[in-house]
Amino acid sequence: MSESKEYKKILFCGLESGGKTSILLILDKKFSLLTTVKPTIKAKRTLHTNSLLGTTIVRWDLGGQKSYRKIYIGEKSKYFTEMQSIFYVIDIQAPKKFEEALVFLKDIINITSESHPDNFQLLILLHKCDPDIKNNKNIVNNIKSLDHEISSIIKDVKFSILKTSIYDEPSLLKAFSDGAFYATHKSEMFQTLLKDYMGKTYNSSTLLLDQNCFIIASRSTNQAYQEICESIAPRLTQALEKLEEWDINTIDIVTNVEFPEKHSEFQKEGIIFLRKLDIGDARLYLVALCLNKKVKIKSYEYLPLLAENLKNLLESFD
Ligand SMILES: Nc1nc2c(ncn2[C@@H]2O[C@H](COP(=O)(O)OP(=O)(O)OP(=O)(O)O)[C@@H](O)[C@H]2O)c(=O)[nH]1
Ligand SMILES: [Mg+2]
Repeated sequence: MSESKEYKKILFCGLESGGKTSILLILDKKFSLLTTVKPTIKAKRTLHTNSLLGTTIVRWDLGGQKSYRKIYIGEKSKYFTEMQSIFYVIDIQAPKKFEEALVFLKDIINITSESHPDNFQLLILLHKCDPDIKNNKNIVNNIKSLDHEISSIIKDVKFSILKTSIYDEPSLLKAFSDGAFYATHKSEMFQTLLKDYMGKTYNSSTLLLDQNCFIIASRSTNQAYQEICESIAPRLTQALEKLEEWDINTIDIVTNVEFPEKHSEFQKEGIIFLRKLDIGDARLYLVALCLNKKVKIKSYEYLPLLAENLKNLLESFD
């Protein structure tokens, strides 16, 4: 089956004013509309097409007011069928509404437990986890209690819990990438190329991003390295794009780093780099984390081969 005409339905659910519409505006880079965001009237559908993976994602933004929630549950076969993922958004700054949020979550889980497609994912966003308050005692406690409650509610459905904020764009890009592109057939092919590249270079984390900074594929030797790369990747691409605005052709952005805990027989000269790869009409970004000088040299040495493999893969999709 060709994936190029594939449609995926993704639902954004949660109570009113949780932040669903704002998240979608950030993902679409419609920052100027953020100040005018209004409560969503019932369900709004928008499309997102990923040119690299050839997937069209139909995003349903389900307005969270109580009267609408009743409608969704009442007409579940209209709203809760054939969805690839559900993003359930909880405002972690509103503890008074946690109970109600968990009740609606339970309703949704009951519906999805009855039937859902293969590879279905439930992503619970602990949202409004803004950078300036995320370590506050109250917020930390709110997150802890939600983590606990959620895990006790969900039994048969695969889920993950992510902390997000509209003031932390990488957190949203990561969440959406997980929910929309994870485990697609094409993403797995990109994954295989990254695996091959890592096998040759011994680098510790590699991410492949599309031009909008969505993560198309990733591989890492450990979770922390992966999170580091995910959180800085969009910022590095921004720096590169800024330089391009000045007509400066920027090939890569390199940060020299020293990892404190690593014992290496080689010189300790780690880097994280972002490399621009323009292949045909497609713009890709590669981010890699190298722990020492030898890995750094190898990671650059094998870039042309990786670029060639990516080119062949993209051409095979045509
Ligand atoms: N502090 C903070 N505020 C946010 C964040 N995300 C959204 N908001 C604010 O939360 C309010 C509600 O956001 P919406 O995006 O309209 O929420 P919604 O979930 O779409 O609400 P309904 O359409 O009624 O279901 C707005 O004032 C946003 O500016 C966030 O990450 N942090
Ligand atoms: Mg809305």
